[in-house]
Amino acid sequence: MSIDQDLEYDLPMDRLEESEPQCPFGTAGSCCRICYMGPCRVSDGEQGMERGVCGASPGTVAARNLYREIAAGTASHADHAREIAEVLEEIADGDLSDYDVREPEKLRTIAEDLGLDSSGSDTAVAKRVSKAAIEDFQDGNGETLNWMERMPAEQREHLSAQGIQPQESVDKEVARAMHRTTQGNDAEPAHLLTGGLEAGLADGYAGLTMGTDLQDVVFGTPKPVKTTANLGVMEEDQVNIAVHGHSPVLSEMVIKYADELEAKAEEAGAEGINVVGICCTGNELAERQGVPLAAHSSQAELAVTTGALDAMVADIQCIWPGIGDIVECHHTRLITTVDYVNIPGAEHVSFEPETAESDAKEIVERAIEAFGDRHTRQDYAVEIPETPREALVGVSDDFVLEVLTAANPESPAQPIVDALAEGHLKGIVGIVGCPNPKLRRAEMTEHLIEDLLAHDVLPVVTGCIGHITAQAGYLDPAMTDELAGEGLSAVLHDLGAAAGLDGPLPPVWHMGSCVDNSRIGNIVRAISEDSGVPTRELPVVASAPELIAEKAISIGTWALALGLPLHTAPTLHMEDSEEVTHILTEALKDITGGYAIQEENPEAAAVAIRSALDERREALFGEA
Ligand code: BF8
Repeated sequence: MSIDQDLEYDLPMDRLEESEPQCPFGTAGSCCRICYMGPCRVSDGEQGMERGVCGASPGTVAARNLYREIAAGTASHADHAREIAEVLEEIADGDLSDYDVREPEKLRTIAEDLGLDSSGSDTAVAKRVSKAAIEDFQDGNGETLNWMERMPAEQREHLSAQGIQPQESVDKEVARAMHRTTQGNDAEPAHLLTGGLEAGLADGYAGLTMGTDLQDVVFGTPKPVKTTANLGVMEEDQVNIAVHGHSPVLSEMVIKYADELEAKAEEAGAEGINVVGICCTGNELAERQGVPLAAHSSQAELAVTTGALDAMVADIQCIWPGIGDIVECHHTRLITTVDYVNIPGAEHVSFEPETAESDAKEIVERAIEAFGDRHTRQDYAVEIPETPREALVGVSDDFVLEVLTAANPESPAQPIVDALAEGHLKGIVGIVGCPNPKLRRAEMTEHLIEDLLAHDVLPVVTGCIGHITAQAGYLDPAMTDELAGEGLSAVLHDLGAAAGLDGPLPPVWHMGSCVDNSRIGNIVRAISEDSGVPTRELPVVASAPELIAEKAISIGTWALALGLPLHTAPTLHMEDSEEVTHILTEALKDITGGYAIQEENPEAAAVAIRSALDERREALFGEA
């Protein structure tokens, strides 16, 4: 997998091979290491013990393990949302000079949805909204999270009638999850998994939805914008800075001050400064500013091997420690910026919104310095491997709903419902999450998406799947007629015309980062509320075809709570428990309406997803 530079690297695929065969107990969810009597390997299958030393059953062990995965994902997105909530509060207090309310209308819409007073100045509304946000992290206010107001009301009532709703603070939700899953505490599998659903809802609303809402308010709402993708976006004669991680609070400032420091880069012999994006930071910058999508998370190390990357600037999440090893062979500086995230091999610049200008300039200046080191630190050619692909990104919920509302103000989502009823559109699949090297080998995402498109199913993507699809050409409107079935193609042409574009929408819609899965949730909400069809009956499926992170598990759990079928590959860590497998693949249908589909083969996964969509469409509209 290494680029041919006569250098030997250990890259993710190499390390994956070294890890195999992987532990069958960890894979199947049956390894319990939450206390020091074990580890115990507790399984309903052939392997392991029937009970742990404490007496824990396979169901207890698998349910506790899954619940902890969900809680970790929820904690990650909640911390992300907390940062932008605090930025908004400081904007309201007049404490920040580099950030502002860029979308006052959206701010007011959110305030109204939360039941807050939306009158007065932008800063007055920002103060109320940020207060409601911060309450969701601290002691809370009322029975549940303020941001649960953003959930489709019918499904929310359906769940709360069954006693399922998050506590009033996401911090309490995560702390409770950790407490409940300790040794000798909650042990009943279905009860534990109900806790997992509540943590998933906390993620969906006080993590994802809040994060996107407030980032749009501060940085702008995405609209379709052209960009380019793959490592070919690097420029040999420029200072290349890759921003990696998740938060636009940092990366927007790197862009801003890179522009101001162009002259300094020229003095150093460069033709300019080229900022490119990796993983979800890449998606955040691409959807708002058209910044090129250089690499997904499992390609970040490859970006260094080009020899053209002067700095990789990282904030939070999905920054693989392997990058720290690989920069040692190069002039590239790995710069961490968040004080609670340090990586061996990195240098650190502490970034704070209050000192954004000086911090961001310091980071860009270090990249310019590194450009000057290129010829002293490396004695081989820069090798930028490919020609970039064209991509249209920024197909946000706001954009889609605006186009639909302009065409049909009374009932914006009706054309989508009609297309589903007539069978031109067979369903919508949110294809989200990561690039898992285990499934990259088989190009799982590409095979799955090509099958769905050919069968008139619309894929809506976020996260690193956004990078995979951009690199494959699926975000290019020029590919619509080639990839989409006849019915879907007609829908995409109609929507492109309604949007005033000079052609169709692309066959796959890029809705942003993983936090922006909330945008898919907002589309689902709009269709449900317009049509009166509960979310648990809509022909919409969620799929994480190459999941890696605990964050993908908490997002998936939120989808299950919304009543959606959820496809995952690899299979969830549960196969050694018949009870947990039954709950998530079957029994959950009678609770939330959602259920898990486990399939690692792309063709079989596509068939399973399409039949889940067909079943729902036929139940709603009859055969079409
Ligand atoms: O949050 S898709 S590898 S970058 S977890 Fe991470 Fe997965 Fe990429 Fe964005 Ni999402």
